[in-house]
Parts: sequence; structure tokens; C-alpha cells
Amino acid sequence: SRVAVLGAPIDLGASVRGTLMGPAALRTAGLVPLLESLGLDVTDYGDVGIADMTDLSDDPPAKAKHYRQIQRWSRVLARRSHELAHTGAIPVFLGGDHSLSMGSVNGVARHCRDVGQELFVLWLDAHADYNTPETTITANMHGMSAAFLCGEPGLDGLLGGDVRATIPTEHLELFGIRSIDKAEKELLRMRRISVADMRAIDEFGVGVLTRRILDKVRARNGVLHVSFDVDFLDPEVAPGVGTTVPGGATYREAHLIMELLHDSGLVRSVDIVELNPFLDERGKTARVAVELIGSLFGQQITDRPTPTNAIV
Ligand code: DIR
Ligand code: MN
Ligand code: MN
Ligand code: MN
Repeated sequence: SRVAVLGAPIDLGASVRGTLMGPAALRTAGLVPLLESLGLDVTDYGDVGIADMTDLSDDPPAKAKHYRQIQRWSRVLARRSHELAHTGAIPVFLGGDHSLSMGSVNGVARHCRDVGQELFVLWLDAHADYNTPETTITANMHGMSAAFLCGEPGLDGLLGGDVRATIPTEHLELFGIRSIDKAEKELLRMRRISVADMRAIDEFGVGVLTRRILDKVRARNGVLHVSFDVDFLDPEVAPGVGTTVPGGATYREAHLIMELLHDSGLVRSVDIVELNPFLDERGKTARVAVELIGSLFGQQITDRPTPTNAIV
């Protein structure tokens, strides 16, 4: 199959600068040759730039830092993402902070709407990213992307009404979570969002919880977008992020998730976000992220000719 790589060097959605170097670090760590070695037809479209836009006349929300710049990124990304999804390739978006998903996932969601397919989003993250300009403490927009995608109010002018394709709250799967703000937690509960927090992972293991999500997607004939925030991983494994939270996924837990996702054949698009090469230890985190993307696209320890979806 075909893979379309697109870099989004954006860092204004986060509190710490430096994720704009993420796409370069992921490429330096060998992302494209690895995908090619797995037999995929890869096109690297380079990095997105922000075009000049004249139609941005909405009032910026009071609590959303760098709203205007992120709005420009979101609009460009939503359009590029929709185009790429439309070609039938699997778009892989290289971040950049997590605010880029407001654009990338919207483009994919719009394409799924076009073709009548149900899109589910697996959000691998230490954080829930379910704040709104109303609930946020930091005003950082990377903490609002999942909420925006589910149609929560407060950023309604971001993309312009015609192109905003929201996903139903029951199609969002938060996974690996271990840091939620108070008002954010309340909102998650009100919306009945599915949250596999680290406690659930400790109790049931990533295998069971991942298969549960895959079964749900399969039962609805749906497809999956994987939004992989590198801070999902434990800081020991992935020190190159601005907002590390202890107690994250281990190296093997993360690989098993990616391996199961690959075997499912359900993944149609991917974000890799929040990698901050400025904080990394000699490319360690970039390499781990690339290895995980390898597993997501079929790299295996031993050859498994028949993916074992059905076996629990
Ligand atoms: C915090 C931290 N919940 C916020 N969020 C994220 O700023 O809204 N950090 N995403 O990476
Ligand atoms: Mn995130
Ligand atoms: Mn389309
Ligand atoms: Mn995070």
C-alpha cells in the first residue's frame, strides 16, 4: 500500500518550543527508508508551510494562545489531509505539537464522511487533550485538540463551518492517560468519553484493551486514525518531549499496541506528535518513535503469516 508523509513543523500550540524540529528528526532517524524496507510505496511531501489567508475574521477566543497561527496551520493541514486521504494513501503526519491534529484528523474525517465510513480515533497520550477555551488552565491549544475534534464549543471559527467534520464522542478512544485537569475530567465524564488510563493498562494490559477497541471499530465497519503523542511513552523510553509525565507505557507495551494495530488492517491515517528534538538525548526518542511506526506498518520480530485478530 501507499504511504504519504507530510511534516507539520508547528510548536506554538505547546508550552515548550522545539517540536517544530520533529519532522526533521523523524526523517533523520530513518522513517522513510524503514517504511520502504517494509515494502510500502512512500511519498514524502516535505513540510507544510502556512499560506497567507484573508478570511480569518472571527474573534480569537480569550483563552487560546497563538490562536491565529494555529488557525492558519489547521486550515492548511485540514485541506492537505483531506486531499491525501482522498488519494487512498495512508497519510502520516509528522509533528509538530498536538494542535496539528485539529487539522489532520478533520481532513481525514471529512474524507470518511464523503465515502460514508465511520472514523474512530485512537489517542495515545499521557494527556486527554480534552480542554476547551472555557476549561483550560494553560490556554495551550495542544491541550484542546481532542475536544475540538469532538465538536466541543469554543473554537468554532477555527476551520470555518463548511469544512469542520466532527467525530462522535463515542468514536474517541483515549489511551495511556495519566494527567487530566479537573474541569477536563468533568467534561470527559459528562461526555462519557472512553478513557483507558494507566491504571486500566496496569490491570488489564495493553493487549486486552487494544483488542477491545479494535473489536468495537470492526463491529461498526469503521476505520481508525492513530494520533500518537510521544509523551504516551514513559519518559525513560522517550525523554524528548516537553511535557513528560512519569508512569507511561513501556517500550514493549507500545510495540504490542502498534503490532496489534497493524494486524487489524484498520489504520488509515497517523499523527506522530510532540517529539521535541531540542530536549532529546542524541536522537533516542526520535529513533523509538520511528521503530514504533515500523511496527505499526508491519515490522515483526518473527514472521506471522496470518494475523491473529480473533485470538484473545
Ligand atoms: C494540560 C496539558 N492538560 C493543558 N496538556 C498537554 O495544557 O491543557 N500537554 N497536552 O502535553
Ligand atoms: Mn497530546
Ligand atoms: Mn474525499
Ligand atoms: Mn501529551
